Amino acid sequence: MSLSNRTETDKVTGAAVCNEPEIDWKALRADFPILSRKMNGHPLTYLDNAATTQKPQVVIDAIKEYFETYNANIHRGAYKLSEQATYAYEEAHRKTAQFIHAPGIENIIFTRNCTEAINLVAYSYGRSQLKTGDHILLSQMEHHSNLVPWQLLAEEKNLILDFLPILPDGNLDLAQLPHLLSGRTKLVSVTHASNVLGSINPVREIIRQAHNAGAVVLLDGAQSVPHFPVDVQDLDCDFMAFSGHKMLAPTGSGALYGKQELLEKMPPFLAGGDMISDVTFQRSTWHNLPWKFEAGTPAIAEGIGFGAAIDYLNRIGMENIWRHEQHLTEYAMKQLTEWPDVKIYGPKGNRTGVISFAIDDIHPHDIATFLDQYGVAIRAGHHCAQPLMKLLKVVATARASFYFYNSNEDIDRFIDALDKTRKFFKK
Ligand code: 7TS
Repeated sequence: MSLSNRTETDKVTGAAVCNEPEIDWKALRADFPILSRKMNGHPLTYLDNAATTQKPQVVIDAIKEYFETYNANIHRGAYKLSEQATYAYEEAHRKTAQFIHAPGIENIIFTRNCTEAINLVAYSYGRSQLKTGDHILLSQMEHHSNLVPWQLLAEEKNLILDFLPILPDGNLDLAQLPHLLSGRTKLVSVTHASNVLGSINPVREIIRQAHNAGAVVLLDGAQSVPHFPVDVQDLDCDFMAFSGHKMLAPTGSGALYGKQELLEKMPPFLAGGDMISDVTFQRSTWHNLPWKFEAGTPAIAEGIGFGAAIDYLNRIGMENIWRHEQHLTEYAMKQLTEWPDVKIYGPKGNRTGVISFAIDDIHPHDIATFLDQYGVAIRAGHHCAQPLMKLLKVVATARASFYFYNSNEDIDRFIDALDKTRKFFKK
């Protein structure tokens, strides 16, 4: 970790004044072993952070340490090794709760990813609480993970899906919200930040209006929680789903936050070991939260790695991470917007470091393939948002997405390779 505290003295009193830690963003890249890799003879420029992020050494070490020194199943009681594993796994829940300002561990269910967290709500809350004719309100910019589970539920229970439209500038059309919410709207599930457009949605206002209409609100935090401070109690969302692997943690890690009173009344999602309190041949009762929703042996190493990732993010500070990512985004935008043949999707301001773009007459897959020759990894495709692609009247976009370990030099290499791509295809 490459953080240094700069201490100055007050000019009048001479007392030490501790400033915000000054972060050496460049030095911090050394914490990520993969970033020193060469790709096709060039420095690796990893700009697909919306898909998954790279892992710092401390996360890799936390997993290694678990397997090397205290690997055991959790909640299996009497021996020390299991106690150590249980403590570390539960501690990771506690860290996750603190990270998003949830009241406690009972609000945090570990899942494999964001998709599983949303499915948990659709299956458990949706199946038990929604009735024929009820409406679910989504938005037009949802990832398939926040669309398909609701389609399945709607089919099974005869529900109606409504969609908050997007405006041409890539923001949600909030003016339509009062017309779409009615007494029949029982659940609203929207993304906090778009994985295609980069838009940050006005979720506080959506939650306020949805609650007034009597609906519960799930936020898809896959593209928000890793990038800026999120306080679930302040937002007053009822559920928040997010991925650990998009915030430095291992793949196979994700989480669902839920308000306790809702989680208490929801039936289990998966059933089996560890989620029960008492079992007879005919009936069972359920374990306390959050374990009621974590059936079977969980992803223990991944959960412990998730805890280590959160410790790392906290040491840098989410405010600092957000500020740095804003800087990177502005730096990239400034250069991209100078080219008339480059079209950028999504809003100009109030956005994250996810930049979807197209270049006249060049297929997005060709852009990504060409950039790869220069070691620049971006994604091209529909980004699991096919309905949104249809609205944008494209089949795919190219997309660069940043995280705090990216540098101005990464963006320079991206822009330079993109310029070569433009020139090559225009020949
Ligand atoms: N919701 C949003 C907004 C996402 O961006 C993603 C993943 C998911 C849900 C699903 O997360 P998972 O952890 O279950 O995979 N988005 C992307 C992407 O944009 N490119 O690859 C994965």
